[in-house]
Amino acid sequence: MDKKRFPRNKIQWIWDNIEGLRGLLIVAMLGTVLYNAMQLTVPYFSQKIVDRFLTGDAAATAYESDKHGFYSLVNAMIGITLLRALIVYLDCMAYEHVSQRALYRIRNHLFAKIEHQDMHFYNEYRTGDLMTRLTGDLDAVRHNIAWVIRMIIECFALFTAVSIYFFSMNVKMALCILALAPVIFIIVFTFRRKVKPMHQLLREKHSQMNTAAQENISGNRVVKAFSREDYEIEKFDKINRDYRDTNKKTRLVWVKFFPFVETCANLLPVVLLWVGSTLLMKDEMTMGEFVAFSGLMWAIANPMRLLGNILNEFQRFSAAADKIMEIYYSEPAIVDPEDAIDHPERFEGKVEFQNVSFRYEDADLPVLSGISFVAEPGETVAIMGETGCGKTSLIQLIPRFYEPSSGKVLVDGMDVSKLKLKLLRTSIGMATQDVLLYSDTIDGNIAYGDTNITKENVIKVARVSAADEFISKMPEGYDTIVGERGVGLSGGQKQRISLARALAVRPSILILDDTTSAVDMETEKLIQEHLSELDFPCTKIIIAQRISTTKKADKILILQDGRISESGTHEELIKKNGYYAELVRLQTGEEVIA
Ligand code: DGT
Ligand code: MG
Repeated sequence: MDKKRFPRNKIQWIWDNIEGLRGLLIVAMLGTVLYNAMQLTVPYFSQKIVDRFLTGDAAATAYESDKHGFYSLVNAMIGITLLRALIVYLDCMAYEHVSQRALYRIRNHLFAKIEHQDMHFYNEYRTGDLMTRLTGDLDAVRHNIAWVIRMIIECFALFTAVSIYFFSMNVKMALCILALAPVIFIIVFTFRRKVKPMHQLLREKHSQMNTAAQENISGNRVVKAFSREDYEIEKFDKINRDYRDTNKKTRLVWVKFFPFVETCANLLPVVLLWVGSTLLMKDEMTMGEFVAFSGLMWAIANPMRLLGNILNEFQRFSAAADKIMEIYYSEPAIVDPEDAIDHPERFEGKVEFQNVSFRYEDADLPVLSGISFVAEPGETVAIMGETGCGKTSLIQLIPRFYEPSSGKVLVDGMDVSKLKLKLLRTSIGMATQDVLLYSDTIDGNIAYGDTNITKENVIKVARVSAADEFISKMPEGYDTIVGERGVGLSGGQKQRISLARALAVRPSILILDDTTSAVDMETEKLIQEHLSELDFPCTKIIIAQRISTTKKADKILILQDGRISESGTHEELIKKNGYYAELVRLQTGEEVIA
């Protein structure tokens, strides 16, 4: 996956994301060159002061005869130092501004990409991993713009400027000092090769750690129910230790290389002293030049020392950017077709399956085979069958969460794959099997699909869902805030809010996936009655296990091993004396007359 090819390389990708601030970044980069070049001025002035006022033939009288010249040099040194500090400050601000803007932009883009992905994507990626991309990985990108780029320019500018200055002063001395540079480059690039895979591994470990933490926080009820806290803590400790060890190993790669770089850097003053004194004795170099060389030795040594760190951070960025770009350039498979049908009027709600077969991408066997049925506008179609037989998979084909492997799903006679996705999905009200409520008020949760809905209508749909009664009894009624995933509500209460949410959009097609399974029989009966008296036309497709829910349906489909084994009304199916009749016998305890 890391070898994936993206339409843009990493630098182009960052460039794309700083649109509007490219000029500022270029100015900031020039600023970095400028403030580093200004570093040279202090040794330059020092050299002048030493040569004119401290050494040389006229040194003894130079100060008395040219006080003004002396103070001009000192003042210029102070002035340039202050100006440089100001430039450094503004420069850092500019990098920070650009990097934060890029971060903001990429994060929004990434979030939108994740939001628009298919079900398949959510099956493939773990939440913890996606969170890592949105947080830690993105921070590595920000750090790259704010620090790594600046440091690369700083090192390069400093090294080049000092080299030029050295050559302009004394070619022999400059050559002797810079002879060490190629050695450093060889060391650093060997290091880069070694550290690159380490950063990819480290990033994986980081993601694993986040995933473990996220899954445990979401699943803390299960952990508590089975008293598995100690086990989970131990498991997390192992992952955390693994992360720490990989982190340490990655850092230690540089530690192995660092002594060689450090030795080279420390050899510089020795070379200066050795070669410099020889040149001084031979009168091939002035004392001022020697002072300037000595004063600028750090400007050659520091980039050498920093290079490893910069490459380390760059590799961290590179590993993170690969992961982010994978999502950044990903495209969902289920999208609007070209010239998608926009349907200005409300759908009548006819749903038709024509010989539909379906297999999950990652599975070998099909879940559904040869499914054909029609739900006429306004009809109620119930789907029953044992657990795992494919009921949820079937209804997920209507809003095009997945595409059938063969056959067609039609709404109002139009293939769903030809319809505008947004239009199709906003015409469907769906209460999923796993209820997810947002940390918001009950009112906000019900109005999720239609934020313009009036308070009256929220109460109305809550009444239809038999939820109004328990909501009204809450101290803050509809303004009660429910926790993440609906904490604070019972399973049946959550189901009823989810039903109200599905009804609030006044859908043409209502799909209920086991939505009343946790609701008592009495309330369920009430809900069924309400659903048959909705004040808008609506086709209902209801998955249920209880006969009481499905009895009154216009059509009951029995799904067995991904095929419709029986279909008809309650009475017709009883006559067939098959699976359904058996179900009636089991649930009612009555002998039914075949
Ligand atoms: P239920 O809710 O327990 O009554 O069961 P159904 O009838 O809703 O079953 P369904 O459609 O969720 O699953 C049918 C089969 O497909 C079952 O063997 C599990 C499998 N399956 C469900 N979701 C996925 C998925 O996302 N990927 C793969 N590979 N298989 C899945
Ligand atoms: Mg299901």
